[in-house]
Order: sequence, then structure tokens, then C-alpha cells
Amino acid sequence: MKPKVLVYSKVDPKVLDFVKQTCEVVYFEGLEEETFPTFLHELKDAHGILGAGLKVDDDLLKNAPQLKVVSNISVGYENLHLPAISARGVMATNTPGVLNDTVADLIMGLMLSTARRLPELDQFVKTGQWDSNLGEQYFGLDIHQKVLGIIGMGGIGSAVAKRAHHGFDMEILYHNRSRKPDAEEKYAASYCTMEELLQNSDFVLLMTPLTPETEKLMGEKEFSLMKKSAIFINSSRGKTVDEEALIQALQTGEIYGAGLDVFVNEPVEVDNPLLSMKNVVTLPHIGSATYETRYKMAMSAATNLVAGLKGETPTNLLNKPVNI
Ligand code: 8YV
Repeated sequence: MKPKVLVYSKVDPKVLDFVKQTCEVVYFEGLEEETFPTFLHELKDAHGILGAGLKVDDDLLKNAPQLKVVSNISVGYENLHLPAISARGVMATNTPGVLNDTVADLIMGLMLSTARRLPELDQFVKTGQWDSNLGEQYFGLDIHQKVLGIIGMGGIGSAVAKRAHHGFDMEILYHNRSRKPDAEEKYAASYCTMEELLQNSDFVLLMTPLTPETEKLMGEKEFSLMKKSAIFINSSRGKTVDEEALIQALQTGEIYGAGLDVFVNEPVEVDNPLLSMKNVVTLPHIGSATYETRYKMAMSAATNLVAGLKGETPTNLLNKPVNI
């Protein structure tokens, strides 16, 4: 009998076909309040789940006594409670690597958009405010030959360092749990403390996973260490930042601007002060959202899932499940 898999995010039909070769698939195309009870019902005899963002903790796992594999279509996996998953002998996987270049491209876009005020100036043109007398009101900041500080030099951080160093002639500083000799050699990246990085960078990129240690990593003290002309970029998770402190730093001119792909609450509330600030560029958490990369992520997750269900070790196994 084929193992039963619940696919709870919208994926390319080719990904579904691949899973269907070895599994019986129940497809949800996204979980809404109305579909969640059916999902829970189907979970009772499911062997695998595939999708993005679902909170998988002991409460959910209680409803899934047959589960063998939880396959996340994302690199971040703060939604997975690994101790609970491992204790039940379930494998958990994510999709590192395949999205690095796409997210790094977006980060360069966010840096340029914020520094050169692209969305604001786009609105000038489209609303007839283009004044032929091009004055300082259109000026922004350069990004080439500036200092970029990267907090979290993982796969995405390194892909940004590559673009910034080779493409924009930027100087790279980084802070990470461990030294990254590869980035030091290829992109002339200099390892430094958080404090040194914040004080000396023109752009500060936060790219750490969300863990108890990184929650609110950027707070009042950290923003106060940044240069007044510096731009803060976040493409990791909203909760790595104390959003109140960020709002204050922007309102008081402690920093020049921010480019944000992520927020504490997503979708962000329309009355969040960040949304009405001219010096802030916002995006709806779309770092990896291209056709090509979302396909690769879903296929990578599907491959992990099928491998686990076959009793193999998935390439991107995150945990050491007990009793298997
Ligand atoms: C998306 C991400 O949130 O991979 C991650 O960790 O943040 C993003 O790629 C996610 O994959 C939604 O599908």
C-alpha cells in the first residue's frame, strides 16, 4: 500500500505528480480556517506532510500517530518543534541551498530600493510630481564601495556577500556563530563583533534564522550603535527584530532607512507605523518567491519526503528521530 501524504501548500503540478508516483496524495492547496478540520481528520492516518509554515508541535502530532516525515518547503524551520517531532520518531526536513541566489538578488534590490528611494520616486513620476528642476528631494545614497555588515553568514549571507563584493565593490563585515573562511577568502569578508559591525557598516543585513537566541537580536541598543546614515535590511524573520525599537530608530533619525521583507506579524497590520514612513521600503515576505525557485524548493521538499518515506535518510534531514 502506498504511504499517505497531505500536501498543504500550493505546489507545481509536476511536484504533485512526482509525489504521486510513490504516495497517495491528499491535496489542500493551502490551509484555511474552513479546511483545517478536514486536514486534521486526514492527518490521523497520514505518513507524511508537505508544505510551508504549519506549526508542527506536540499538539498537532497527537493527531498524527502514523506520521513518519514532516517536510517543510522553506529553509527556515522555526515552525517545527524539533524536540517533539524527534520524540515521536518523526523525521523533519527543510530546503536549504536552492533559494540562496534568489533571496540574495532580492536583498540587493531592497538595498538599492531603500538607498535610492526607488518606490518613493516611482510614485513621484506616476502621480505627476516629477519636477524638472531635479533637486535634493530626489537624492539618495550610494551603495557601491560602502560597507555592508552581514549578521548571519550562512548560504544566503554568502550569496549576498558575493554580489556586494564582486558586483558593487563593497567592503564586507560579518558576524556569525563561527568563522567562515570561505567568505573571508572569496569576498574579503572580515569577521567582527556585533558592536564593531553595527558601528562601522553603512548597510546592516540581518540574515539569521529565528531561534530563542536570535529573537529581538536587533533592539534599542543595537540600533543606537548604527551610523545615522546607515540602512537596516531584514530578510530573515520579523521576530529577530524588536520592531518597536526599529520604529523608534527610524522616527528619531537614529538610522537613515530600512528595507524589510519580514515583520513581527504577517501580514503586517495596515496601521503599523513602518508602513507610513518614506524611508522604509516594505515587501510581503517574498525573498524566495520566483517561479523557478519556488518550484525548486517544492521539488527539494518532495524529494526529502519521498526519501524519508522509503526509509532512506533525506538529504536535508534536520533531526535525529528516536526509535527509527
Ligand atoms: C518562505 C522563507 O517564507 O524559506 C524560507 O525560510 O522564508 C521563504 O522562502 C516560505 O518558503 C514560504 O513558502
